[in-house]
Amino acid sequence: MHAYRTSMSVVALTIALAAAGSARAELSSSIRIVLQKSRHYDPTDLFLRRGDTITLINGDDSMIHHAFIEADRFAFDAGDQEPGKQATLTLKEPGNFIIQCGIHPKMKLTLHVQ
Ligand SMILES: [Cu+2]
Repeated sequence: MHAYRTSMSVVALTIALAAAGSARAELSSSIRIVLQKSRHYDPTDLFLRRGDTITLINGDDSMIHHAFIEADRFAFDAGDQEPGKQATLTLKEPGNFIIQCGIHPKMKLTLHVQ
């Protein structure tokens, strides 16, 4: 009985912390999901604030993707991403950046970072 009560209060505390975390995330930074599927990025444009993080997910069944950015101020290279794999990128610089795919030249995602 005592153990049950303890685990319930742990659950309540976890929910309270999660709620506080998400409220803080809205004020400072957020995480955005980008899908790589059928030789496209979805979405193709993202409006972000400095400090935001994007998570690139390969949503294809058999295609490998290879996201990268070549910009003046920084470079990003996710490497080869197998189906189902994720890569993350935190945007620390303002500006417009294009994420390309090293395997599918037509894949483009424009990041607009404030
Ligand atoms: Cu690709």
